[in-house]
Amino acid sequence: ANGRWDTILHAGKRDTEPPSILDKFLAKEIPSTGVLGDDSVRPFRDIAPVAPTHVLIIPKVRNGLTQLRHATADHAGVLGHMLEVAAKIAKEEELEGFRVVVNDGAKGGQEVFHLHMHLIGGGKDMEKLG
Ligand code: D5M
Repeated sequence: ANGRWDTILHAGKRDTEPPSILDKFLAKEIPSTGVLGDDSVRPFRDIAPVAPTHVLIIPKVRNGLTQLRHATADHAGVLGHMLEVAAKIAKEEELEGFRVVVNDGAKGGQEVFHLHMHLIGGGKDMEKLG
């Protein structure tokens, strides 16, 4: 089997979803929108923002993780790093308040099956959740 899928080791579940919009973004078929990225994550602005800042943070390697429910201890590093990057972007965007969201499963509002985190903030006060 080829390249990207073979980076998957010890994953909770092998990634079987076909390439998604996020893979196109990783392949640079979709241009970057100038949000801070690094070696392991590539953030970009959501095409349908629900707030003035709405950034999707995606791992560059799928690492067997189409959705959060399949996370294992092997994914802890990248998941923690995604939160760290969210905090950096929030600082760069000078957000006074923000929220991070991972949708899991169709019933959890997930549309794209390549794990990603939403960073949402700016504008009006957000409704309390939880
Ligand atoms: O999040 C999937 C998100 O991806 C959703 O908020 C829309 C966004 N999206 C879809 N296509 C694009 C393109 N082309 N650019 C930027 N953003 C896009 P989920 O949590 O799976 O619902």
